[in-house]
Amino acid sequence: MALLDILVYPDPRLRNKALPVETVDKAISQLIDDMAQTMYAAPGIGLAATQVNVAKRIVVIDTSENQDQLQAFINPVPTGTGEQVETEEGCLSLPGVIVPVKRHSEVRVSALGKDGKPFELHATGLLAICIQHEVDHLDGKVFVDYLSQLKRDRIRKQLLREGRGSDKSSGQHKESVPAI
Ligand code: GNR
Ligand code: NI
Repeated sequence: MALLDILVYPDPRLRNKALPVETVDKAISQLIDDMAQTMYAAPGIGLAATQVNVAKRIVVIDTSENQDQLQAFINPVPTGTGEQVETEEGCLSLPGVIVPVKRHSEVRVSALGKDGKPFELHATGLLAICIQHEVDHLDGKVFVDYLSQLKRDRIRKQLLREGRGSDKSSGQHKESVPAI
């Protein structure tokens, strides 16, 4: 098992579009174990492979109270149903940022499990929200994309100032941002 580095907004690698997994082999199940360890350590209730700079359609989620019910989704395809609801969301790639986001209250999702077997799920509540949040990451989207340009810019500057995010691919040289 290994802890993976989580990319921080506005890192451009968060915009990469993840490709479907063709074969669920040992390397994929090792990656899922590492993603789960990284999610639990953070701590978070979900993590998309995009956030650890792997462009594959893999998501781990655990919305259980005791953080003991890991769910892995490979190539997830969600279909939103139900009304739109607004939830306060956080994201491990935007530390400290919590904003309201509108999403479907329920989703049907088909995916492969860690064992490579297809399954379907009807999700409600926080799980439904989390699935939509994670699949957005796989498509290169983050929740600030739903905000106005002005709010997005403020968040971008704040994270750059904190020095954790970078808008350079290398992530090595961080520009200083004036504190205005
Ligand atoms: O840990 C997380 N909490 C959370 C809270 C409300 C809605 C979505 C989430 S997902 C987030 C982890 C994360 O960034 N996943 O991509
Ligand atoms: Ni996120």
